[in-house]
Amino acid sequence: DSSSFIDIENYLKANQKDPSDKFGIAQGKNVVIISMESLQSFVINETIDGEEITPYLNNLIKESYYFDNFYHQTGQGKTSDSEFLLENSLYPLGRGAVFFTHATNEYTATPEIVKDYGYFSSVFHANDKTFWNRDIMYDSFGYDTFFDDDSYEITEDNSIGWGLKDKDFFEQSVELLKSQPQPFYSKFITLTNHFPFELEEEDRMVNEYDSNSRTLNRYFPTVRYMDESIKLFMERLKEEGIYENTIFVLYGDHYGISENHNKAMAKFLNKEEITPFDSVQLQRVPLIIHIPGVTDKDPQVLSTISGQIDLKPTILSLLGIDTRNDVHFGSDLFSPEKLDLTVLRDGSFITDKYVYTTNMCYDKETGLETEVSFCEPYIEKAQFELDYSDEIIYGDLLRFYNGTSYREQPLEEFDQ
Ligand code: GP9
Ligand code: MN
Repeated sequence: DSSSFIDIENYLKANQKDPSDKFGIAQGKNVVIISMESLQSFVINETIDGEEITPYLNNLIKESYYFDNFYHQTGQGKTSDSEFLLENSLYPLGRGAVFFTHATNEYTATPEIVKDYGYFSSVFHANDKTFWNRDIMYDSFGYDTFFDDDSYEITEDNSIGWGLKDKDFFEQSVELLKSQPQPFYSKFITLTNHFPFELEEEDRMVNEYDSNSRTLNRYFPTVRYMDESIKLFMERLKEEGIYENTIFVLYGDHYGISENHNKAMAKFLNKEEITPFDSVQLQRVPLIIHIPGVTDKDPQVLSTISGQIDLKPTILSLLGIDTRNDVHFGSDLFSPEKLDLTVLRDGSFITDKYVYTTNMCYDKETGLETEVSFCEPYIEKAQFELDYSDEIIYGDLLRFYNGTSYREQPLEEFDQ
């Protein structure tokens, strides 16, 4: 009904931020997005047996904007949920995968938006196109091309676990990428660092960990392998002359180590136990924004409270695309007006001072439980975020949005 439209519209308008001083700094550049499978922030700048786990990313961070308080907001839809957040700045659903349940909805996804600015858009992922219903959903997002497993040469030799090894994936992707018109908006989805983290001996560059969790033990070598594959990719893009004219957005899609491995995780982190507070903090995934010629001269570690919901408005702002009339729940991470609040899909939330989870409020600095009243001011707002986003998806409400406001009938009915 129209009253909910008005509520949602008012809510989103109130959330709107003025463009930041980084608006347009990457105008007209190619965009390369790398979805890093199961990569959590706790491995960044960490070592195992004295060896860096992510040496390449650690170096890249020194030439980039690195967000160390960036959270994944995915639910049961895992990678697909992270893609949904990235492209729409809407929350995925609390149950099931929106890629399956609402793939033919009307969306105003980033690929569709950048098309109007002359961009060619594509996804690179060496898996069956129907996995997560991607073929259908990518059409709804307006992607021009999906390079799925049919675009790659996949053999027993170059595969492990879920499929094509990341190094081979990136190597073969470069040739495909070269065939695209520029500027492009292209997303690369890695695969090797996926549960159960299988890797051949010859591909291991760091040791396994030693704990009661085989999963955690095996995680480190596959993370290290993915890190190396990204290094090779970046080097190849430099050789091909693509690197200079491209901006890079790398982020972890979701956690890799579930709470079932808390005991081993506590051992690795030198903690007595993993509290609900720690569990929320473990939902941090790396976000690295690398802009050649810009971030190398001015690298920054940004502790902005942020999440995958913020990727769309941030990327569009860097490209100089005005999002003030776009329906989205996130904010440009460079906007000084950005609220210090990130809501996870299970209703937990993080502010600059507190972490709220399992109906308890924790002091963010000490990790100790504190009075719920401190978290109270944000509880309603966090619920609105999820509820309004859900309403848009369940009601397929973007059908009614004409670019500036909601109407009471779907747009196509107006066109007739
Ligand atoms: C599969 C890959 C992994 O194509 O995206 O999916 P996940 O299990 O992480 O959602
Ligand atoms: Mn994944």
